[in-house]
Amino acid sequence: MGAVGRRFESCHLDLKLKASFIEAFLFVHSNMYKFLFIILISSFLLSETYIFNENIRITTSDNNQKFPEIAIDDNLIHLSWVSINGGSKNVIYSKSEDYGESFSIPMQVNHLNNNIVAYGQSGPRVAVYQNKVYITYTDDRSGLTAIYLNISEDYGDTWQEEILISDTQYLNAYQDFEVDINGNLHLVYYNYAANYHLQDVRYRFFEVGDVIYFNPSILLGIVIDDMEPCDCCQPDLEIDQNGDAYVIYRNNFQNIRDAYLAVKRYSDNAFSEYYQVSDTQDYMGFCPSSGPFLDINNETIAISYTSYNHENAYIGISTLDNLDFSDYLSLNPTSNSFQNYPYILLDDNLYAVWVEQDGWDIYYGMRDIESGAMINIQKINDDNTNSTQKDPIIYKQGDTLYSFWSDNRNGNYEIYFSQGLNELIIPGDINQDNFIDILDIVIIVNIILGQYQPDAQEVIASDLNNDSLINIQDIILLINIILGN
Ligand SMILES: [Ca+2]
Ligand SMILES: [Ca+2]
Ligand SMILES: [Ca+2]
Ligand SMILES: [Ca+2]
Repeated sequence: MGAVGRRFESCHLDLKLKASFIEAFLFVHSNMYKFLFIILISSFLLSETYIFNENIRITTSDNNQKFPEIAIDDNLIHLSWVSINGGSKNVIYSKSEDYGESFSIPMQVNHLNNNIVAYGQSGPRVAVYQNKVYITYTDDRSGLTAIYLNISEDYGDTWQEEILISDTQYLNAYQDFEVDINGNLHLVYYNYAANYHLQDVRYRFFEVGDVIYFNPSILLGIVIDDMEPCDCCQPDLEIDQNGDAYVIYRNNFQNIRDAYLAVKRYSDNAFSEYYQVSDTQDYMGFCPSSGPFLDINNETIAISYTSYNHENAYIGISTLDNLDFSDYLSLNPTSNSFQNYPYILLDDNLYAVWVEQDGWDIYYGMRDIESGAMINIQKINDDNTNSTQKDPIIYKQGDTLYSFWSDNRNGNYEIYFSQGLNELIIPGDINQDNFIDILDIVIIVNIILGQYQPDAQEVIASDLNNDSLINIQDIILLINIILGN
């Protein structure tokens, strides 16, 4: 009691908080011995709470390493990114066979050096099927940018020479590439005419048997008289279990640049369905180079996109049957900063990472499937500098989340990652000693008074009503728990 009493007296409660609260607080304090109790952990088994841990630097270089992308298959993480040395870019590969404990020595994938073309959101793509690993990227060795593919047939140990996989004559860019559950390959890209204007968007299907059969590319049918995709925004392609292809892109209809979805059913030879999936009336006289993303899990589909009008990023979720995204959610509801470049992962819940542009920091949050609210929002990068973190992606392996990004805390950009571990966090047990008691009230009061800087776990345990704020309402809920109400 003595130590606790001294700690209590050191708080400056009387200065700031209401009398009624102080009475309750003193009541709790003076009767503390009655209220100490062990929380029954089983009654607090809540939804998943992922906490991102220490940041791990993967690359060490004196140039720039950017645009990470990965594919995970069982116990292997296949990682690719772009190494930038002045005007020369090359595609690099490394893998982890031990859940991110270590990564193999980085190796260059492209056999012809220094012609890679890459931008934010538009770096290499990685796909994996059994022993085969595929990496695609854009490259201007021919004088015009085109799409190339490198294949490894031994889980990424060795790489065959790259092959050209776009089949249109002039500049091709903004490619995305997927492998479906049967091991067949799907490519989407933007095709520009000789005058560099967007001519059409192309989809190409490759059947993989003993050899790869190259079908000719087909049109998505989304470059039409009065609208076309933003011509410098990355689209995202995903394939569902039936082999249906979904492409999300930022549209341009008289400078209103909302997200649209084009769908090709597996049995059809053409794209035939089109949906407007965001409606923020995103009016802009320029293409903002921030494209939407989508992910599919069984019969559910999720999307993410940025509205420059709102200076905010959103996620939406729907069944594949309905494709109705009118119920969308702000990624970071309590922040006034510009949230951008969202990237999502959908399984039982919907996980997102994005860039908060004020500090160029990587943030994580999860849409809770039951409450439909964003929870567990936390900053992933753990530097205390003003340096830039960007290009975040998120994936899941088993019960662990992985986020990778590019980070210039050392003066040049290097590839970093962090694991998000699923932690049991008892709401109200701020110091995680399995008791909810006066000590937890002391910490939460000090957080509110700005006298204590909480870590991600303490923030989540303190926010009892899950509104992304820590304030008097949370203290009242905490006191109610302690009083057994
Ligand atoms: Ca994709
Ligand atoms: Ca930063
Ligand atoms: Ca506690
Ligand atoms: Ca709260």
